[in-house]
Amino acid sequence: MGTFTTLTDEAKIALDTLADRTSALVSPSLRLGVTGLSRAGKTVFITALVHNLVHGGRLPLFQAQKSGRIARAYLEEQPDDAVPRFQYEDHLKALIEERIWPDSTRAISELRLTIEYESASMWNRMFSGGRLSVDIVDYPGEWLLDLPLLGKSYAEFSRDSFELAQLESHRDLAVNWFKVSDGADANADADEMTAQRLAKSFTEYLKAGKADERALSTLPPGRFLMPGDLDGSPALTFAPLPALEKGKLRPGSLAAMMERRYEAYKTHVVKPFFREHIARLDRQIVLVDAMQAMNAGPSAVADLERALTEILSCFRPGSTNFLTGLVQRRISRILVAATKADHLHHESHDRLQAIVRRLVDRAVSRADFSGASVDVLAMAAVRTTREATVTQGKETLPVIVGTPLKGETIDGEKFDGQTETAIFPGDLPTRPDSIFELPESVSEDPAIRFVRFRPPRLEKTAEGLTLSLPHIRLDRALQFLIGDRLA
Ligand SMILES: Nc1nc2c(ncn2[C@@H]2O[C@H](COP(=O)(O)OP(=O)(O)OP(=O)(O)O)[C@@H](O)[C@H]2O)c(=O)[nH]1
Ligand SMILES: [Mg+2]
Repeated sequence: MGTFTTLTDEAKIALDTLADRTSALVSPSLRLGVTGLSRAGKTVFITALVHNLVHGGRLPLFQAQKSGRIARAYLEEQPDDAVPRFQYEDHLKALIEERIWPDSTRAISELRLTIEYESASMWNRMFSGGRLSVDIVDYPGEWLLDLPLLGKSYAEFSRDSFELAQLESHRDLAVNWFKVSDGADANADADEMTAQRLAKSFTEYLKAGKADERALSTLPPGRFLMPGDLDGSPALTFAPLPALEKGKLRPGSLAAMMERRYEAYKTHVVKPFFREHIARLDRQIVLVDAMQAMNAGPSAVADLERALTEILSCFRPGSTNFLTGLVQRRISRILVAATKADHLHHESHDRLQAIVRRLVDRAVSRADFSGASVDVLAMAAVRTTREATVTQGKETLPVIVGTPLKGETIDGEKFDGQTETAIFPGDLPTRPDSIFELPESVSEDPAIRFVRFRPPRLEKTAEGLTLSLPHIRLDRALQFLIGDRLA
């Protein structure tokens, strides 16, 4: 048993789980976790999913819908009073009425969607009452990256953080943080201002890694990037210290203060999050912006792979963390989905899917996901483009047509956010491994032309009704995640 395993943690999870299951007998429910690193597309995915179900969108691969067995789907009050509600109406208004992307959401939120359906099987008709409540939980993937911290002492965390920062891909971002920590004496008396200076420069280094051009993924502690409502609290005001001496730190020293705060972070932030949220999930989708990483180059891709491995390890049993056994007992399906496939011509969708498969291969083969099925998918929760062909001389090129966001540029041309434009997005490499290689050695040119598009203008029917949001393979995702519960 690891040092951080306490009976109370397991007992609390078991109790929560039992309470969930008991109430689930009365009204069947399913907790669907939606995660991914920041900007991966969580908010857009949930909004599009709910909108398509509530408005009977086109979902041919979602069996229950296709066979006409869904009577209606509607929003209900969520079961957890202490979790912010997912602001579906605001996000939808942005997407549909203003045709802008919803704001970034930096914490956890939840929404209950209830589906009334007619079961295809006699047995289910008798027992489920034809209602399924899906509790959708949106939470930052960065928070999952904290799980390994539970197994690390402050000294180990410090050592690992400095090691990671020494990597070629990180070193130049950490220059200022190194300078500040070199000037700090771990054994000096604890001082709040020094702690704040260290935490600030450390956080700036973590943030710099997330900038667009770098697109690095694996930089815990997760709350330093996504503080939620903990911004500025002592549990978030610590940083690794270099060259810590072995053994007990001098009470009253800077190092001892940092250690105490690090432990507080684990106890008050990391553990409750896993216990109250992750341990109760039944299904999970992990969204991945593979294209952004590919655009940033091989080190970003390698970093994304590392992050995905860590994220997926949170859902598997057998490792040494304090709740995997309990988590695994519940999560039965995990979907890893590359979002934003609408940036590519459909000929490349399968290649994108192969790339995601490659990215999670190691995580899946190394881990034992017994009891849970893992699948991958290339999709777009909201399809912003349509396809066309353009003839250039004798060549016909497959292009995508959409309205680039204001300020986006291609070949020096700047877009105004109003004009529809045809773009040749380029092809993804046929060989997934090539995304890990440096450009010199890549035989196929991986350069995809990547511009952000505005959300689509929704078409109206002859009667003036607005159709639901267009998507790519959102129905496949739905079928995998909840289809069996509506059988
Ligand atoms: N074309 C296209 N763009 C998308 C899609 N989904 C997300 N995006 C883009 O990705 C951005 C981020 O999407 P969000 O849904 O806000 O991502 P998130 O994971 O909720 O991000 P945070 O709340 O910041 O963690 C959006 O502003 C869009 O520009 C999609 O299906 N198609
Ligand atoms: Mg969001």
